[in-house]
Amino acid sequence: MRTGARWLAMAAAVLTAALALQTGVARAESNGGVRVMPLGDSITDGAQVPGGYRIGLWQRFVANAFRVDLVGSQFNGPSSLGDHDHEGHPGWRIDQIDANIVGWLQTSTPHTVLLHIGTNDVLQNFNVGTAPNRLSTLVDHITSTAPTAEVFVAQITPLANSTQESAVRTFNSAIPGIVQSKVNAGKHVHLVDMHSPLTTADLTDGIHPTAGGYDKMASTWFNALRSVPGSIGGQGTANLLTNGNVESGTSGWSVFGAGAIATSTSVVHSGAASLQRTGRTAAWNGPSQSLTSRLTNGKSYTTNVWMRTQSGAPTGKVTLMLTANGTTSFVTLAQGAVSSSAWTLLTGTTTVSWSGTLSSATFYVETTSGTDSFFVDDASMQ
Ligand SMILES: [Ca+2]
Ligand SMILES: [Ca+2]
Repeated sequence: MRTGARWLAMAAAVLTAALALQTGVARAESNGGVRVMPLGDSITDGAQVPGGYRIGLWQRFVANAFRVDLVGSQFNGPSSLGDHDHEGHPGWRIDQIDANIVGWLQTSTPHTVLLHIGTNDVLQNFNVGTAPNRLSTLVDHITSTAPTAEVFVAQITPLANSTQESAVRTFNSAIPGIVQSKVNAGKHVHLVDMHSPLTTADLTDGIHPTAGGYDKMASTWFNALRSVPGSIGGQGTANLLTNGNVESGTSGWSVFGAGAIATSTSVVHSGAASLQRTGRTAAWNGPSQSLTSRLTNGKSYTTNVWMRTQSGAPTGKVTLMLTANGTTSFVTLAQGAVSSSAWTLLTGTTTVSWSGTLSSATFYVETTSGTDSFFVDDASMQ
């Protein structure tokens, strides 16, 4: 479904925006989640660190089971950013964003807007004294075009140059009053202090944050979003597995038994990579994850694992090995025939319980017999 939706979106883009595609711009990804527009300049685009704060923000959405669809006409960032859409325009000032905002909002129809703008007004010394007025007008255009949207307005990040930083502080000091006036008028506008969390030590070139600085921004946006119910939808059930979609290398996965794990980019179920398990010498040898501190005794869990063999057609199996008070037990979470010709979803819902103190819990994917090499992708237990 996700791949299909993406293809539909891309096909639509081909039909309606051929020119944009020729210049290598328009691509859109959607998971059907709450539409959030990251809006601003190069700090939203992620200058110096492509993807910028959106990487850490996306990872917080995933880790906390919020389904968010980032939106905008721009597209960039690494594979660890699961949705590359945004509305960050390097070098742009408030007035330039304002000249385009109505069209962007009509195209992307966001439920939530993350606005971080004004840095280029300061850098270009562009009528800085009236920058707050321009910001106020921009916010009005956002709320009049998207009256039900939740609009988060940031006090902008620091600059290393002391004169420019002084202008930033003056600009930022006007923003709480602007936001309050919108709130008083019944608008869904929220203030976010993006200045205090960062220092000039978090800047890579005196202007743009380092990876660590961008992650501070991500944390600040995330906390602000969580404080406004509905701005990023309801929280689902978190996946107990780390990197279940194998889009962050082999992170989170271990070799259980003999052999090796690696990422494969040639046989994938979704995204750019799957997990390849080779060199097995016993049927129980698998890729594994430790869930010792993540399970709740007596809780029902649903497991989904996509599996495919390199060759051979064994029975694939997802197993949880539990050790409590010195006793080890094996729980079958999901099981089914798999082959090399197509991906198979192993799925099941199982109540997991133990007696005493749980000292070890290992999630692993195996076969009921044989040692065929296999691939795993889009694994979840929640
Ligand atoms: Ca998207
Ligand atoms: Ca994948």
